[in-house]
Amino acid sequence: MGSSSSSIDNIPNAQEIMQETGFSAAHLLRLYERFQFLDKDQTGELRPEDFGALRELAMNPIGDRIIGAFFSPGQERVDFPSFVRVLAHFRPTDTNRTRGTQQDPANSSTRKLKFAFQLYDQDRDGKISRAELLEVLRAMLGLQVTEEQLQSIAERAIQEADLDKDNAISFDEFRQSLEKVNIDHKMSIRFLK
Ligand SMILES: [Ca+2]
Ligand SMILES: [Ca+2]
Repeated sequence: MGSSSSSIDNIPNAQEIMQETGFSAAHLLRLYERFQFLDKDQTGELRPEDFGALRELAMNPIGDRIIGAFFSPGQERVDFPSFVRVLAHFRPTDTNRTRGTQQDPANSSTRKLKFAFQLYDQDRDGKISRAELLEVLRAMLGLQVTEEQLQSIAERAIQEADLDKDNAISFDEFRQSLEKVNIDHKMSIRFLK
């Protein structure tokens, strides 16, 4: 990998993608090499099964959901710009916004939360149902807990987050419950000092 001839100039629309996602040229080049490595048949697009070569996803209990997030509903292929747009969610949030002109870059905390929300909301109806929450918990906790424990963890999570009592977690409820966790965490540290 990383032949000396590889250059940012070989990537179509590189400047636009960098501007949009905030990735540096070096980063983008590395992602392009990764993409080409996965694109075994060199069609310029990846299918879900191409992601199987990424070991960190294969080992991840919700790896199939993360792979699913690369694809728009009903789409079986993702091209390089879309691939990079999804990966931009994982870029650390800028503390001083020197790069990019976008109001709401992909790595903003709201977009990150939306991405996480989407991993739960598999039917994309804008709400995490009890069944959807259970599926993720089951995948992540697996055999470490009994079915009964899973049910009670899900129950408690919904009770705490579900402000309008419709038995599901909307994006706003999701965001508020995570903000609470953050504040609690910060407060507990302050109390310890
Ligand atoms: Ca849903
Ligand atoms: Ca609700």
